[in-house]
Amino acid sequence: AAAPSGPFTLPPLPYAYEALEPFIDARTMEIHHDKHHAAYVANLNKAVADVKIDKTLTLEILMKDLNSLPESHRTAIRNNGGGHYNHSLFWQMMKPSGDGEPSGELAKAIDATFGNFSTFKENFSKAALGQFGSGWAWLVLDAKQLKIVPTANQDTPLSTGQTPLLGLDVWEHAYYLKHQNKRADYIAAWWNVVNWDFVSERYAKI
Ligand code: MN3
Repeated sequence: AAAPSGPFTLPPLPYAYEALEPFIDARTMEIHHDKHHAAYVANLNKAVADVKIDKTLTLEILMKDLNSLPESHRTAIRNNGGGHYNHSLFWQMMKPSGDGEPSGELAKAIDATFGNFSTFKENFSKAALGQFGSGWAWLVLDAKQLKIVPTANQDTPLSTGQTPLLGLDVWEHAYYLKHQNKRADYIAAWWNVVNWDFVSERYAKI
């Protein structure tokens, strides 16, 4: 049988592969989106194809309630559903010549929680650098409190009841072509393309 083509689909990148140059190179973006993210979508569709779950469930609902999934497919859906969810957000959390700062209520909340924006950046970068192996660093809202949390693999903060606001993919596939083993260089470059408008709006809508 042919591989299922739904219910989940790969969203297009909201900008060209080269749009984040020189901070993130075009070839990395192409492989990251067209191969890695596409594979999470394909494998998620395969995983949900043969389990009795409501196919109209949104990805968010699936990821929030992993325990309701049959054990036989839970890990596959957790990994690939998380991969699909995290990457769908990640593309929107970046933009060409980001390099701005949070605004509005989010800016106030960051100052109140971390002291100031540069301390927040420092702490977030530390979390991203300190994640052992593959994973993510996140700014999340957890019971109305901003927190910086790491997740391993493709685990998403949604599954622990947190709302992801900003995330950084620190899998080697996100930076190895340009930065090789120098994750710290990738993190420093990435701050230049953060889409603070998107993140600030996300916070305002919660
Ligand atoms: Mn990735």
